[in-house]
Amino acid sequence: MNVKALTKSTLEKLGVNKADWTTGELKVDSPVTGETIASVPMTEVAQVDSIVAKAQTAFEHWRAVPAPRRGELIRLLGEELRRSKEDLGMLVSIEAGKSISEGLGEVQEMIDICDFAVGLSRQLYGLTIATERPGHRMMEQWHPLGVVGVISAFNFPVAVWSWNTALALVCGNPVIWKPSEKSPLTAMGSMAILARALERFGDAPEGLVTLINGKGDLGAALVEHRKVALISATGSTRMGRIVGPKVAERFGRSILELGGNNGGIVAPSADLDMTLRGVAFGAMGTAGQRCTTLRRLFVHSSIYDRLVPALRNAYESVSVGNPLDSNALVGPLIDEDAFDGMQRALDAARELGGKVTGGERVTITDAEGGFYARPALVEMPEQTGVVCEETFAPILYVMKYEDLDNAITQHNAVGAGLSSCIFTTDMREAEFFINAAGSDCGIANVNIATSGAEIGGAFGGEKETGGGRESGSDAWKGYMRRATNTINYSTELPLAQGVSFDI
Ligand code: UN1
Repeated sequence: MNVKALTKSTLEKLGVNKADWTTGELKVDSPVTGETIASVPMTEVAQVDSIVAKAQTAFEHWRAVPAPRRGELIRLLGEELRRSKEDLGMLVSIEAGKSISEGLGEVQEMIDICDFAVGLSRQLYGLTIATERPGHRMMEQWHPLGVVGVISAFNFPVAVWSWNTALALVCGNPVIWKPSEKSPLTAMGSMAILARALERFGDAPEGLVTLINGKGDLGAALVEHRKVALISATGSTRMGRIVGPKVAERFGRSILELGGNNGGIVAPSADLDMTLRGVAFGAMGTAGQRCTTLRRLFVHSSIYDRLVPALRNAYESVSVGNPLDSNALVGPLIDEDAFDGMQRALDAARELGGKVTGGERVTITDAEGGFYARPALVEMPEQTGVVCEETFAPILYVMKYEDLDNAITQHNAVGAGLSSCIFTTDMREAEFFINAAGSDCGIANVNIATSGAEIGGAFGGEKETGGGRESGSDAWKGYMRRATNTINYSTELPLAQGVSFDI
């Protein structure tokens, strides 16, 4: 498998200009083999001002286009994505190291959000509210917000952009996209697909969606720009701690989708076969590089000796390999730093008494430069130290519990609050886990693991995960501003709260 040749032919099929990936300073390495596959021109920080100004002009045009017409652009984008699904999915696999099936799944997630957003374009509802004054009507309207800056991560290099962009565009906003410096190619592929939709659409303003490629300083310029009404940022909690206050300082709006240290509970009544499969996908899928990856598992002592050996078995036998030319379920880590971080976490866990299965580097023929690791299952005496932190690698810490209340307390004791799950067939336990005193996460599942959410629900989490919500449900409200309107259609001027002011 020649990754360079495959990258070239895939980018050509997607319609990305050769100069855009052969003539720049930003080197792109494929995690599959570790080789450099492209060099991409970088946007200069000094250009951000004019890019934002152009987007602002596009906003003034786009906000006046009726929302269902804006939805038509997203309908066309969905069509173009369907046409290019295999090529873009392949590029995701090349650039992020996902299996072919997961690369395709990511593009499917883009198609799904487009379908959702098309319907949404006729459903940007406001309420009508009873007023205390006779002859008056009170209502609210949702208006376009302004320029939206999207900062995305390498692990879902295109789906997260599409969640934001499909909603932002339908809501009447332009988008400036700063992808991870590790994944500019899939961003360019997505922009080429969008360009075809824009061409068919006809009269969209210039600068409606702009891609900027570069490093942290470029993202910082976007975050600090006063004319960027909303920053939607996906990445680490460390990044969010910088981005959140910077946007708040200028009273901008932010949607933060940060780290997850997602936990699961396996109760005595769990269907262990289902649990095994659910945990395997949740913890090892995408090589543990989803923000929703299952990282902590609390197993009831009565079933521990049945479930954990079966899990150990699965960890020892799961296929690790080149995602492009095998059916391997686990592909590479994104780079050497990620592999080193995994090893550091495993060493720290061993020091705390953790018993580690797996975790070692796996050498793949013809892909020796890639950082492949066997997923690690770590049996821990208790939840301490490194277990409380997110390590972006396939490590699952397993702990024993006796009492559900305690397990939930432990489950909620970490900083992150993204996703969570319980495996049980006991209705009382299931309901308790998702009640107000149960899981404190933005996502709480029963009998499925923590990852693999569908786009119809609001996606995001609490605490150090940042509180943002993206994708389905009413997450669209984050991309609009609310205006409360009171209309007096009477001949009197009654004041609220019975106040009199007679002049
Ligand atoms: C992410 O890892 O940033 O729920 C997003 C999931 C996917 C999205 C993950 N639908 O696992």
